[in-house]
Amino acid sequence: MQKKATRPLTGPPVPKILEEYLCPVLPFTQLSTRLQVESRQSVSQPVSKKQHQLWRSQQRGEMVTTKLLTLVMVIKQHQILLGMKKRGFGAGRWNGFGGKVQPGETIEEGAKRELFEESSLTVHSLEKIGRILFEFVGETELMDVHIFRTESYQGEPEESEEMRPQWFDLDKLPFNEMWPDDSLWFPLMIQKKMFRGYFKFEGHNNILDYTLKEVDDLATDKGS
Ligand code: 8OG
Repeated sequence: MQKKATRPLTGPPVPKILEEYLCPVLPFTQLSTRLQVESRQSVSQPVSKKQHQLWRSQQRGEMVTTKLLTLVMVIKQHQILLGMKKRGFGAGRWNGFGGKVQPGETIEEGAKRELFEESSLTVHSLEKIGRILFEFVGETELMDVHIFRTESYQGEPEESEEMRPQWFDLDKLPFNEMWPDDSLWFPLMIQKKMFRGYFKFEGHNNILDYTLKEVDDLATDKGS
């Protein structure tokens, strides 16, 4: 009997970042297969809406790019240093210190540089505590934010063009003046629990979908 030709179940190249984030349980190759199958016939395994939407946007040939960012949390005893963002993205919100990683520097170097530029503090070492991928509806650029914490720093916080620093008691954080996702992962960060997350925003106030999970280590993190 003649064998029926089958179409190979392989998809377009998948950015590593999506592989790491959007399929925490299965290897992405399996996910691609599932999604391809799903587009032709129903399968028993459910595919999440976000996985499907990103897959479809890839099928439409839309580019998905990522921007590498850092965020540093400085903690002393029962307080955390936050800065009021004075301009640009996230203006009007309290946040840790960070920004874009520049070409030629490591993520940790970028984190230290941003901390110094925005608060005048210097640090010798940073503890990697989390990594969150942010998607904003209507934008094809994902934000890959690497989060660090430190309890050891040099200098005194000073106001910069971008940030007005202030110490806050850890049990009195101004969550209503922070990014809405922060109330979900700050407790992990404060307790030194490592985590990875994905948040899908509509505008800057509305979380449509998210995943957040504690992890044992971030050492296998390719982006670190
Ligand atoms: O260079 P710029 O200031 O635009 O960098 C943005 C900073 O904001 C960077 O440190 C990463 C951080 N950031 C986001 N999204 C979120 C968020 O949802 N919560 C917090 N706490 N920080 C965020 O880009």
